[in-house]
Amino acid sequence: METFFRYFLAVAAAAVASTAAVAQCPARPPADAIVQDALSIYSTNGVLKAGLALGHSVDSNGYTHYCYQYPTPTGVVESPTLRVNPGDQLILDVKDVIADGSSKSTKAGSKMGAMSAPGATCGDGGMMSLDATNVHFHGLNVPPTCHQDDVINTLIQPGTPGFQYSMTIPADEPPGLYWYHPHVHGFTEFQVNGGAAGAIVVQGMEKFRPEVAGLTERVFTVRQQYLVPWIPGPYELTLNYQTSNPFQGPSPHIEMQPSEKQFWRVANATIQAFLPLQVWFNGTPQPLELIALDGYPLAKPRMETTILVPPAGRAEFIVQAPSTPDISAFFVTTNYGTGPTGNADIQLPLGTIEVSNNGAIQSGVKESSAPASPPNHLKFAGLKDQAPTTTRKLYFSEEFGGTNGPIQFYITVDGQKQRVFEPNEKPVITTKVGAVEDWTIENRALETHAFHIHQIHFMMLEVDGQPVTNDMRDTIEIPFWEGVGHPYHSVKVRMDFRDPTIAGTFLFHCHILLHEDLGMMHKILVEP
Ligand SMILES: [Cu+2]
Repeated sequence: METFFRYFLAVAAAAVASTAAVAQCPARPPADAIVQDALSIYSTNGVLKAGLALGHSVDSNGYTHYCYQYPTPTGVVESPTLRVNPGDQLILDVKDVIADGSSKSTKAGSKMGAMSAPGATCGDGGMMSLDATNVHFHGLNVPPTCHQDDVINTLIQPGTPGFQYSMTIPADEPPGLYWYHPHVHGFTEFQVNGGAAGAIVVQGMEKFRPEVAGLTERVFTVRQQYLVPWIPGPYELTLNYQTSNPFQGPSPHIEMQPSEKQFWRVANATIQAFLPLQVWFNGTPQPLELIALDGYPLAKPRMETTILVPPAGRAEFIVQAPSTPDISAFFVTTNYGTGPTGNADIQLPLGTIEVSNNGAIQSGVKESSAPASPPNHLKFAGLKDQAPTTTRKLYFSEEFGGTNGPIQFYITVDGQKQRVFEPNEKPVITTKVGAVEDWTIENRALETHAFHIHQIHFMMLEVDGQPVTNDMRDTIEIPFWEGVGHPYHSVKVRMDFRDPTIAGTFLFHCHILLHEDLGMMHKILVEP
């Protein structure tokens, strides 16, 4: 039912919006420009204070843009990269100016699509709608409380003075790539589809992974836009807002010097694409030196030719440029099947690697060559040796509502009833600060899903019952069920609830944003 309702809402919004003339979001760069990193904002004296305004406009092709606007002396830029050090204070003033752009479409949205917020509110309160927003700090190990990373209760409404986020980055926060995006239940997909997503870098990777010291660093954010997000059809992938096209088409240019090694930090900010990343030289995938996943440095770097990044995941790796411009080089995402009820992800070049000697990178940042210090105490250190206090089993599943009816999307604690998320629901899991839990998460659906939990990273223990490298992740893919006669695919992960600062109620869900918006999500309560 809701799917049909949302379909009409989307068509209505698109139709009205296309006549709106106000181009409120900054222009995005052409497909074949030289790829620039987003503007970086750094903390000074232990504080990063910035203001972002979430705007909205529709481009000449009919794509709806949502943009985090940041004013600079030379104009407004969008989605700056927030660079913080462990222990810093992050203060972010967020305003919602969506309705200043094309208020007709958003008014229609709020009337038709609004859901009432749960009892306790943080910020402006009011309705959850296409107009409202809030911010999730994906991956950051910060408290799930008001003014920090609380997406359940926080709402920022258009036309109000805005809302201030203020949080301390933990002193033992792993260095790496994180990201921020809106997370209003039922409407997350629409705003992220429009481009509302930016990178956060916790500085200091070179202290834990000296391999990157002195290298030019690039921050690449891959986004995805559908004309209307929940109607299957053509979509665009973008690299730092430049559209990717098939191999002969215009392509974003990534500049490197011959044989130069660069440190690439790639965020998958798409709404649903699984990205098997490769770098091709004359059509052959090259070895990449994987340094970190989901903002957590690997215990040991490893060489991989394909790095699979699920929606919302991040990968940080070293790429070496070809020795000569005669070699044709591409940054590619390859084909990925997501099962009979999923949307296949198709192969596309995300960018062309251009080799030249005069290619002084304008936007890349040099990693400092600070001497390496031992990984003395990163958050979640020693988790491998902890005995689990509890084990749980959860599963993803889907249910068809009659012939060609809408699909219901569930994530369920084994033994409980399958049901979709409701904002005022009670937590389906209650645990305590100090708990260390092993969760097995199965996929019983005919579609691949991506599991994400807020507030903590988890340790990978097993995939399909087989031990794997103990990477720390905050988002992990679980492939689709191949059908009768086949076992369910699963992961076994270790959840670390030892840190008292994450006490509270927070979310776990599928990070395919349509699934999340339709309720493939639940609450967990960690009691103090
Ligand atoms: Cu899903």
